[in-house]
Amino acid sequence: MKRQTIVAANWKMNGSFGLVTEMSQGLADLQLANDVSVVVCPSAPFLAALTDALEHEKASEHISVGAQNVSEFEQGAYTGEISTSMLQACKVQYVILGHSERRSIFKETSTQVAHKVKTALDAGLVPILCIGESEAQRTAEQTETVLAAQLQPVIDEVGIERFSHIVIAYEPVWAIGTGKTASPDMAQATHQFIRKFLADIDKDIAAKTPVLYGGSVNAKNCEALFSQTDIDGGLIGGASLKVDEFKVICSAA
Ligand code: G2H
Repeated sequence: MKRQTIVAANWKMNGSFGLVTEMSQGLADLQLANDVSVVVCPSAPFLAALTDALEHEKASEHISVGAQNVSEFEQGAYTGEISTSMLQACKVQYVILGHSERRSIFKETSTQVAHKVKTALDAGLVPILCIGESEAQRTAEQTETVLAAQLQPVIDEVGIERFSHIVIAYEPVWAIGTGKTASPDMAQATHQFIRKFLADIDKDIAAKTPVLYGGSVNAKNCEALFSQTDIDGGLIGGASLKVDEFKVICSAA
């Protein structure tokens, strides 16, 4: 089965209104294959501006705006949090959840991530659910156990059927922002494990769920990674801040 291919830009806590303009202008003439979608995820203050700028540039409907996080709560006294309805007001369609930086720096647990996935799905947003092992966990041959432990709470919370509206991003923590990338073979083997983990519960859902690779993807290594059977695109950090390089990566998908 042909799955949707997605290239998502995770600007993290970088970017500016200038980059919003530059990116939306840059993406306006991007030629994408039919089944490829591009998602740009800036920090929250830039979401509405990016939506407006993409509309202004008449960018393809295959280009969407995503957020980098959302509150698990609907509204109320949660200072500093952003709700799903606020994201929807900015015409956001995707939301990155459970990024390793959220898990390690902000101590988000897999249970909390699962609640956020449910909140996002209930609001009609597509979660980009990030999972990945640390270097120590890989060395200790715990990769599969760690990934299973990150996926299972989400399956328990929302049910496997809803994975047809979820995108998974496999991001080995040791490859994030380090310039070290998993080799295409290594990434493929891990993606295959993720797909099998889902397939053991529901084959049809496993065949449909896009699994993106993230971790130091750039214009040079993207083609080899994207050509792997179980890699359905990428979640791009550092290289998504350079418009020309990001466009090369989108075109390789
Ligand atoms: C991994 C990735 C984007 P980078 O965090 O999510 O960042 O491409 O900089 O490793």
